[in-house]
Amino acid sequence: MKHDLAIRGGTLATATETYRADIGIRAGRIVTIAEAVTDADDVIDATNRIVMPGGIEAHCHIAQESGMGVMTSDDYLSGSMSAAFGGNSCFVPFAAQNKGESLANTIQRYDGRAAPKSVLDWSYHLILTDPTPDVLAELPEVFAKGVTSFKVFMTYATRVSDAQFLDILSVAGKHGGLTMVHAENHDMLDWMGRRMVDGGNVAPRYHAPSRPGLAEGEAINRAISLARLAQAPLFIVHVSTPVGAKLVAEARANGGQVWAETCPQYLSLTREDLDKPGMEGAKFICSPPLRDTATQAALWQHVQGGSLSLVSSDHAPYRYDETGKFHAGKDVNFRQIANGMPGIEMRLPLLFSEGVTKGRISLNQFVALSSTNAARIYGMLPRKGTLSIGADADIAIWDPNQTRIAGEMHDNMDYNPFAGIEVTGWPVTVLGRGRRIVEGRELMAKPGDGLFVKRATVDLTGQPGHPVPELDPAQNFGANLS
Ligand code: DUC
Ligand code: ZN
Ligand code: ZN
Repeated sequence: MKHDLAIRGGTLATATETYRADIGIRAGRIVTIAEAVTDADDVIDATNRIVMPGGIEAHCHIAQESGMGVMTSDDYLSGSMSAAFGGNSCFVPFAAQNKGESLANTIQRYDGRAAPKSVLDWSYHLILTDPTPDVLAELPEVFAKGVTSFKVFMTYATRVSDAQFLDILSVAGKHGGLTMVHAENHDMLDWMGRRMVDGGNVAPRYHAPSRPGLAEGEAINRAISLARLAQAPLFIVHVSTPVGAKLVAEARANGGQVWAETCPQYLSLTREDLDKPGMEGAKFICSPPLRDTATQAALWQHVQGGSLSLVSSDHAPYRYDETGKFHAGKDVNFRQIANGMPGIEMRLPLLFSEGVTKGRISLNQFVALSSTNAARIYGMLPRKGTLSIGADADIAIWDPNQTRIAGEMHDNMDYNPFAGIEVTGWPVTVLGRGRRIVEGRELMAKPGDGLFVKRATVDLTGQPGHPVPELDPAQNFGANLS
């Protein structure tokens, strides 16, 4: 049977291999990978191009109110469009529960935001802000609907106590859900933040020393310990320090089911960016904060060595005006400025340029960090995140030699924190289920073309677990633990 579309002449790259082949697509799926596919209604010439699984953006905030109540500037149209121009064919934004709200209602609210607008296939990670017993009882139903991961905070007003965290982890672990965590010690941050401001240190640059790396290390260590006791898998979001990355690597080496990501801002920017004239530094306020150059170099080593499984954008777009960064006014201290920066379109070009082009990581590592590992950890393999027979034809075609200076993006932002960086390697065509989403500088997909992706529960095959002696009946006098 004839193919609908053939991608011809390109070099294919997956998380494990790089080789020359054509791809044949039928009904939105990859059906042929062969030396030559010659019978197709439509052909994309990928000569001198790299053909990869489309990126999966696994940490982004789209049409979401922040903890301070500020709405992101991107909705599901501008957010998905910008992601697509950055080489992504699928994304997983957060759906944040309101206090007192059922999780079913949260998902329904976000379906109303996503379904009519998204040009990309999408799923959600829930954010649990109100983990009452009723809400915990609802989690298994949510997992069964295909929303199999959710995030909790160890800081902010919506933080969970250690006891709540244990209960949450325990339910998630029993039912195959993956708990994600923002790990910073709340009291350390609050204590430092107050001391900074009380001492008159209010400029944006003080955001960095107000959130010491020590607070991240402490919280990651605690989160891993709690997950171990609750016998549950854990994902640490936006790791910004080598101490944190090392804890994750050690936990996994000891048999723990623990994964983590870092973000382009921690690999490309430093705390010096916060020290700009006037309030310009506000553009670089994100949490955890930007660190120093030595920290950045050490984080790159953890990316290279595999301690960190993903590089995600943590796209949290708040404009440099009163709708975003300055929602509380312009004459404010750094603690009152909206927390987050955009990066959904820059994530992959930056990782390609700084990683592959500069020889820090292989092309296959790039594919793993940008797509395949997210698909594996978040229950989307083998449908998404790889080039294999039967997979959705979610494909990004890259020109590895195209050089551009980063500038304006397709998001709804009024600044790009990475502007001015020379980037070599850009996506030129992005397909979602075999249809063109982006072709060159043109958006081809229409709002609402994306579909919800029902994800599987966590695959712990080959994961030995992380035994705690006190849970072993042979070592706890046969205690009956409910
Ligand atoms: N954490 C995030 O994941 N995003 C924005 C701000 C924050 O603290
Ligand atoms: Zn966070
Ligand atoms: Zn985030």
